[in-house]
Amino acid sequence: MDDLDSKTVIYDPLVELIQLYEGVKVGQDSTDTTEALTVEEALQKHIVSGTKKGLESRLEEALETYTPLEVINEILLSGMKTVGELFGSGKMQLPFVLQSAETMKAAVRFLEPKMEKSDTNNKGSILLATVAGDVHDIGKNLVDIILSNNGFRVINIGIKQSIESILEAAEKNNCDVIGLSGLLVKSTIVMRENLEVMNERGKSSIPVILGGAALTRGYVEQDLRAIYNGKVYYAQDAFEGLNLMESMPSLISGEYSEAPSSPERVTSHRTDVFDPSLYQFDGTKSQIEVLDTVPQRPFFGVKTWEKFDSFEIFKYINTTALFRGQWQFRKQDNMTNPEFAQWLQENVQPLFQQVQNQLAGVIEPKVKWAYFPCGSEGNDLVLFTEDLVTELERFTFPRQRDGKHLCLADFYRPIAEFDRLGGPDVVAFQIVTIGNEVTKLERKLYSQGEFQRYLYVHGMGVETAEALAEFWHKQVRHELGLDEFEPATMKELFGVKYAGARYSFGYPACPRLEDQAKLFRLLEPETIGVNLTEEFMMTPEQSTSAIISHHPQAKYFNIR
Ligand code: B1M
Repeated sequence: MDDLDSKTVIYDPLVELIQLYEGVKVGQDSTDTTEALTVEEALQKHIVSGTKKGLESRLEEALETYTPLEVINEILLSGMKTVGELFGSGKMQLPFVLQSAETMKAAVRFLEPKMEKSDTNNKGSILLATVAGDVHDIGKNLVDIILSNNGFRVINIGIKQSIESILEAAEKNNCDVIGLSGLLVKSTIVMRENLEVMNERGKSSIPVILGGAALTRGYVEQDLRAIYNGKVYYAQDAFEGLNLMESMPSLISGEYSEAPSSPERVTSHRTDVFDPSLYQFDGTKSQIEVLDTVPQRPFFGVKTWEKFDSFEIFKYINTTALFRGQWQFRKQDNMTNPEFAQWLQENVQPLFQQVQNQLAGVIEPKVKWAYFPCGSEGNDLVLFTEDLVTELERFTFPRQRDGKHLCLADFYRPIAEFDRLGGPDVVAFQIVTIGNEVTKLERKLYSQGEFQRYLYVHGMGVETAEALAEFWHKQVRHELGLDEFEPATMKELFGVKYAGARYSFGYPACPRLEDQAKLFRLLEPETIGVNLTEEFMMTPEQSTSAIISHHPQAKYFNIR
């Protein structure tokens, strides 16, 4: 914070922030405590503390001395800079950053009508899109919020965007940089193809920033840099994206020096799971025990359940995943673990309660689940019709090349042993959804500039879908007669300390998303409003599917 002008900021934002934590519960709009400050100080304080109350009168006051553009560039943006620094040094939490961004947006909205047509911010511009085949919105939208509220012009064209529409929109809007997002493993390949297309079409003068969970720094900075004729950068999070944009001239010239990448060559770590040889059985099997007795099949085929008490589902929310993963509350440097737990209890737990009340009537939980007789054959899991002989469906899974040579099929009784053991095994499947209303609410909050609420609702929606899957899996274990193995605590439940495991197509042990199509043929979840896109994603977004094994040795594993 050395570069902040001490004449314009006489208070210490850190102290202010700590006070903010002390006095205000998360999500609550604090009162105006800026009366005694100069207009510049007051406006910066509004931004840093994310307080909208009293903002407009202070903006009016500033307009007596400054033009609207000067208010933005010289006062408000330096407040956002402080916010970025506080976040970067681990002293500010993401939800508070979003609250600051909301205030920034409200201020800009107020100032915009007062601007001259020629008043433009020339910090730079970026075209943002989630790549073709990928429906993930939130990461890209967070990047949008952070960049646009730090003075960049952002053209956000949404999800599932082809390279044609990306290039067209970038050209039409005269963007300096293209930013691509994607969470799927396939998206890492789509991004590579996009860069190749840009090469072919002579568009490689435009720098590209890539972000999203399935990417690795090594894949972008080594593999993709090797193929793209222009400049390509990796952003692990929205703030790395902001740093890149802040260094725009050197970004464009390629002189930008990014965070040091790891010395070893890292490739996109999961694309190799699609190697066809992993799916061919060569006779090597794992040591998974063949069970003498298997649970009785509760019923044959598919059933539907739609009667839920929302609060029952909320009990299955993994609060660590929600508070830390989705809402991104982090432990401050000076806090001990118990202090942080206490802070979460006092500040975030009430928020959790509040969002539960908000969403209880919004979610529309629905489940389809099924049991089929089954058996394994090499790397295949074979499902039978009720006659126990006719093949109904067949899934092929990859097998680890080394180590334990695990393959998902091994958790089911081999067909070759049916005669000796007295018949087939049983496999369960489930598809759960919390409906489309949460997504609609998210969109509304986002478009209204209620960024903090947007994050809270999105995170809660995501974890509620996961909670419903957890809740229903417990029901499946109950139906299979596995209650005696149930763990005593939720922590153990989230740690998979029960009999068997639940695997989702697209996850490491069963990575082919295409298998969702087979699952859809079996369960027909369209009857509960769940549909499959061409790219094997489900709508509504907050839906998840799984194949369930009851085998006591069934645990999560990676394919190596
Ligand atoms: Co699922 N899911 N999921 N999921 N899920 C992933 C994406 C997955 C990677 C998990 C894994 O395998 N480890 C995997 C995809 C793997 C693949 O491609 N094969 C996966 C899968 C398989 C699935 C299902 C298919 C499973 C199934 O049901 N069979 C299913 C599909 C759902 C559907 O079709 N509708 C599914 C379901 C779900 C839930 C519903 C339970 C839930 C919500 C999904 C949703 O949001 N729509 C969920 C979740 C929560 C996840 C993980 C755990 C977290 C995603 C998230 O919310 N991140 C995810 C694994 C992971 O990411 N570690 C996973 C938070 C978000 C803010 O981060 O978007 O990454 P992110 O953005 C960050 C940065 O990446 C960066 O900045 C952002 C903010 O800091 N960034 C950029 C992103 N873009 C950027 C661009 C930039 C700069 C920075 O510049 C341009």
